[in-house]
Amino acid sequence: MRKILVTGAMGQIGSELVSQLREYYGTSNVIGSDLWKKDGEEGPFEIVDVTDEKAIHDAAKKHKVDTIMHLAALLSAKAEAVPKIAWDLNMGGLINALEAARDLDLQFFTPSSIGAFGPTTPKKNTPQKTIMRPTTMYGVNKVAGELLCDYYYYRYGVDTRGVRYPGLISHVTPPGGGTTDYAVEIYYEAMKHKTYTSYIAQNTYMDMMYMPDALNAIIQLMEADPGKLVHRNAYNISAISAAPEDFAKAIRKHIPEFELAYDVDPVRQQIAESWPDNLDSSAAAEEWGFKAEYDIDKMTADMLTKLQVK
Ligand code: NAD
Ligand code: AKB
Repeated sequence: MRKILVTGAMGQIGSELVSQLREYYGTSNVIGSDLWKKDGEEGPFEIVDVTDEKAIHDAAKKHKVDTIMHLAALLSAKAEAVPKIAWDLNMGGLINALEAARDLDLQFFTPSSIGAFGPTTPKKNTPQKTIMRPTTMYGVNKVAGELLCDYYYYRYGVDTRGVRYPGLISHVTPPGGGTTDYAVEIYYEAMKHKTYTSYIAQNTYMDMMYMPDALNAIIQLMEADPGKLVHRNAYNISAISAAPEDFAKAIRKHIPEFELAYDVDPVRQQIAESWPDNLDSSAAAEEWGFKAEYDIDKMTADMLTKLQVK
């Protein structure tokens, strides 16, 4: 039975990943960790600052885990506001977590992002192997992070694995300061006010994915036969290529009076324009069977149902 330490467990992904992993592997086998803990949070948990190498190592050793899932990071928009802090957290935290994995012989997962690509990357059906010259601090961290995970695999034999996530859409924990956050906010505002003002301009396409597909991808990749993993640290995965008006169209099938307006934020718009429209995820499909279940309509129906209950 696997035993897992999750860093950044209070975030958009971590809060749902920990629950899903506990259903799959048992509550006592999944240790959440973060800088803080939500009231009422149940199950094993450690306060761990990932910039403190000893703290990650001690938590992993104390709970005798065999896997680290490293999620603690600053996302693109926040990172652009504080680039040096982003470097220290995104790169410092990553190397600390990798060092714990190396020393304790642990399997390792960390997500990369569509943010690893840049304005000179082919935008449509972006290949698995292509030009990667991002123009954001977040993107620089993500490309460097992919390479660092490769290095720990080749140099030390650490079983590192990772995916390049699209923007993730979910209804449990709000996103933490990315460029794709509008695609979550639009659902909350549709439910509350039947109107949304988008900071991303019309006709700006980005890759998006519903959280259940994102979580299944982690479990599937971590359980995959290592002999088949050629692109082990940076699989393109893709589900929904959409612009703000596509979300509005899908929402209007449930809330016909929904209105979409625009008030573009130049910083996040520039980041969005530097990212691909959609990724080619054939390597992930071939090497470990990745397949997204949710398209924009299926996701929208589920999001609105879940938010209504909430
Ligand atoms: P998030 O911002 O929602 O959560 C990050 C968590 O890290 C927070 O709970 C925060 O408290 C914690 N954290 C911050 N500093 C820390 C520190 N020093 N020590 C320990 N914990 C700290 O992020 P997320 O959306 O859950 O993203 C997780 C990972 O997935 C990141 O690497 C991110 O780049 C990647 N990713 C996310 C998306 C997305 O759309 N959410 C898309 C692509 C990639
Ligand atoms: C962000 O917008 O920063 C994230 C991501 C795509 O990495 N959602």
